[in-house]
Amino acid sequence: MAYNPLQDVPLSGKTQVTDYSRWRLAVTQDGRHTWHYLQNDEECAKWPQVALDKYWLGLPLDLPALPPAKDPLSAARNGYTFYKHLQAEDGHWPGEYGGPMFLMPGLVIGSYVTGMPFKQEEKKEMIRYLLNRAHPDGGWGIHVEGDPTVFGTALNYCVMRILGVNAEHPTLVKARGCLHKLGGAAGIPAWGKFWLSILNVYDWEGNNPVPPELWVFPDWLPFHPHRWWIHTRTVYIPMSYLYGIRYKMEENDLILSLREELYPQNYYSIDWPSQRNNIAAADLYMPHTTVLDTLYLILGAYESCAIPPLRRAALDKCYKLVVNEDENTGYQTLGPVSKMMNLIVRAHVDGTESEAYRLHMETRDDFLWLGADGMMMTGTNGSQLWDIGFISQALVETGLAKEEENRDSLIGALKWLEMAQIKEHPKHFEVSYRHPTKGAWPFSTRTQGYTVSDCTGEGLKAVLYIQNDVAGAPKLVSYRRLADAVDILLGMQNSDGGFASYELIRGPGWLEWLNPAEVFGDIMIEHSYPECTTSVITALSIFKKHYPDYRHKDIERTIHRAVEFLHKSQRPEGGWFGSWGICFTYATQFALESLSLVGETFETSEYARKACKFLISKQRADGGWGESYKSCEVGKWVEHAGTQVVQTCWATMALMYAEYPDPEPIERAVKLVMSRQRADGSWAQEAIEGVFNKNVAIAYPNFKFSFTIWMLGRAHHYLENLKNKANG
Ligand code: LAN
Repeated sequence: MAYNPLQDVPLSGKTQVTDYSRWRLAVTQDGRHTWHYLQNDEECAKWPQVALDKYWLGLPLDLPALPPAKDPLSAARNGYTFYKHLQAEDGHWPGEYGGPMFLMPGLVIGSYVTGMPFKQEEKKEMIRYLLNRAHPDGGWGIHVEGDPTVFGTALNYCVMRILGVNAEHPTLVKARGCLHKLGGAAGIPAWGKFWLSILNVYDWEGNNPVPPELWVFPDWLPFHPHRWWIHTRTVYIPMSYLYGIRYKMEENDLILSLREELYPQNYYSIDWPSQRNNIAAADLYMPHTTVLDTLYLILGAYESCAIPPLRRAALDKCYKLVVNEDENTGYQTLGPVSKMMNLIVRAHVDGTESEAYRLHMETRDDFLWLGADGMMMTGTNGSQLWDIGFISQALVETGLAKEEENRDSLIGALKWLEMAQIKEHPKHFEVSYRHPTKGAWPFSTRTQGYTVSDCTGEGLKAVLYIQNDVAGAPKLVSYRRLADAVDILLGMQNSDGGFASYELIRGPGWLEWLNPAEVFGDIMIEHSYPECTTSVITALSIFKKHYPDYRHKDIERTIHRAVEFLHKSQRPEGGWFGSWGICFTYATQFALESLSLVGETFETSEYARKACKFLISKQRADGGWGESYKSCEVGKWVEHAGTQVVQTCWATMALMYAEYPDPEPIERAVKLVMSRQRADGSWAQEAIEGVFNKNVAIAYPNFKFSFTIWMLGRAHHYLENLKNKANG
């Protein structure tokens, strides 16, 4: 196998290990991105490196300084002049979707155990990435900004070793020290126990049961896994298969050696069953409930006498669901974790010569991203739709869309949006417990093909804005297809009036008591989110304005109930808690956007007033806002050490949605954001912007362009209006 130890691992991630002038980002098909390393000068001459490549590689773009911005609108224009360089030829904006530190372990362990090789350059850059991300105290956290945990450290330690790094490398010596100080790998959380067991460096007996049998229970049962949050069940399918067969890699020297390195105690003396509920203090975010622990005792007893025919039937059903998922998503699968687990199942059942294995290998590239600090595994196969949705609306709302020099770029975006809408339901639809998809927009690409409520909302809004508000824009998405998107949205409202992420809430709230993952919050069922709810209501409101006849009553009723949900979910302090972005600034921006569309503003609504007061109370002396990712963990505002441009934009947008009457806080925020703009129109990367499952931060680096441009452009008009009003 092609896992020869690398001879030339540098001591520091700062050392160059591949020639960055040779990397190219290929954008193909439906917005798919993959990085390629060109082998010689001839290839490089044929495929020149462009600004888009250079930007994400962290190479200088050498763009000329722009005329200094004299007002917020010209600052927004300068921002877009820069951001246009990052638009791919097919019209969308690729981006680096990193942050979580528990994804590359799945990638590397899954590839190792199935014999799927990496290119030499990829291996070198993955190592460099982990060298760069190592915590100063040693080890790695659950995400790039987090403190070291056993989950992050033990798994990434294995990654480094599999990739060929010597155990005596200083970074690994330090990581090992950190791991042992945290108690060693025995206390790794459930998903870590799983990956280590696959690798055969943790005994399966140390895992709580993951029985596949639940899948053969009748669908009407309230705890049937098809009712779980889609990410949890999609991971649980291959996981329970692999648990059911106790899949493990054959022993080899590396594995024997890892068994010594990962544990302070003797591996062979560990009492495995008593490790099942041993979770290191540094990792524990969501402790097990007593209900879950009791259930585990029962399931544990069942494991010792599992009925073979039932297990066989359950494994068969899981395998079928894995195949359906692969085929429904062009082998992307829903996300990065299921991607690698599905691969192991397919390699095990279909073999490494199979078409399934080949297709998994091809699409594994979609999750590899090369950044300035090396190569990582991304949170999805990109955030294509999400990013294009915001910048498209920003262009239209600021008026930049009307400017001749932006026309091609805007039409490019519209073409991409048209292409990305999902035109059919999934191939395996009801049998895979899938939600309808015809008319929806996904988060990343059409091929991945999952409906997401707010992505459908933002996609629909972006198309409506360009097609209806920009003179001469072609109507690429027909009325019927816009109506299909509306049908999808109308079908996604929960009984509490809110909207969840991918589907309706399918299961009872008490299923959260069975959350087994220890490191993620609220993952068992869907929940209604203010952010998702907003994207849906704003999209419906705008659609209704242009097409008042289509399902008018349904739309009105849906909006009304959704607004009630927003009222109910406002926190007593005045903000809304964000589940997908950090944190209160993010969700409050969305909520106030919704309220503004039904006429609720500072003047007219107590909800909006309270929200504005909350935001104003958090504005800093420099005019900006700064909120830590910790807000999402603890559910309360936690100040960030530094002011953040992106959060400043969210808070300012929120104030403008609410028509905050005093221009002063907005002017100060504008000044702050303009002061941080660089001469070429760009902004520097600051702290991480996004989050999921309460405990994991994830990067949205394109936000520093879309929301700055949007806020500055809007603020320009907003402040002028206020001035005009004041002058009578
Ligand atoms: C995402 C990314 C986008 C995000 C929004 C559209 C922003 C949100 O409003 C709805 C939920 C959604 C689609 C979302 C859900 C969870 C994802 C897919 C992620 C945060 C990206 C990565 C994460 C996924 C769960 C990572 C894999 C980890 C597991 C625990 C399975």
